[in-house]
Amino acid sequence: MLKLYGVPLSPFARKALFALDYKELEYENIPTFPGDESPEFRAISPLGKIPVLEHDGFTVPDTSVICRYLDRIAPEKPLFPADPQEEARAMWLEEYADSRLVEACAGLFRERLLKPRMLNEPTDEARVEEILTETLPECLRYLESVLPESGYLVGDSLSVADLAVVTCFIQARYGDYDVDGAEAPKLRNYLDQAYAAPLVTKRMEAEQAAMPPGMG
Ligand SMILES: N[C@@H](CCC(=O)N[C@@H](CS)C(=O)NCC(=O)O)C(=O)O
Repeated sequence: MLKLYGVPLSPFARKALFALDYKELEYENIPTFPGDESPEFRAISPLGKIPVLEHDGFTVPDTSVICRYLDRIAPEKPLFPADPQEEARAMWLEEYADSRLVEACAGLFRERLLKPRMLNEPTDEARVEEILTETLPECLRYLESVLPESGYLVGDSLSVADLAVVTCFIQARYGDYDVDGAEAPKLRNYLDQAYAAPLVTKRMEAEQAAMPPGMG
């Protein structure tokens, strides 16, 4: 039995949920908030971060490790390409999304949705400005430079890199941001394809259903 601890509105939990759905695995999602202080959760997540995967009592945190583990227990539809250079490329783009891109996209989510509408805290407008005028334009330029004209980020099938990048831009959409096709045409086209895929539409429907009224 597989269980995924984490709330689906987290970009990292969503990435792991994408991986489970892509591989058509049965699992239970145990909603767990970031920074959950309960001893039970801290025992399986020493850094207090979500998500954590549980498999028949075995637990492992961190989406990169979770995706790798899922590839080992369910090798069909691999998330890590077999070709060494493609695999390295996918792992690098995953790392880029999990660090720089998520910082920007989750920052918008936090400043424009989480703080004002869920935490009753003011938006840090300077932070929003910095993300919109510095961090995201730099991310867009980089992604535009590595994206093919069409298809997936690496090789000819979906990889962990796609899951990592797409979950970030979904997070940014909750922060009222979407990629401008005039600024990044290949990325815009890539995201349009991704958002139309059943893997993504199904997850977005589940997220909308779980969203508090008036949000999303
Ligand atoms: N490298 C981790 C990052 C996970 C992560 O940063 N999760 C955030 C939520 S989106 C979290 O739990 N933050 C709480 C904290 O840092 O205390 C992964 O890939 O799973």
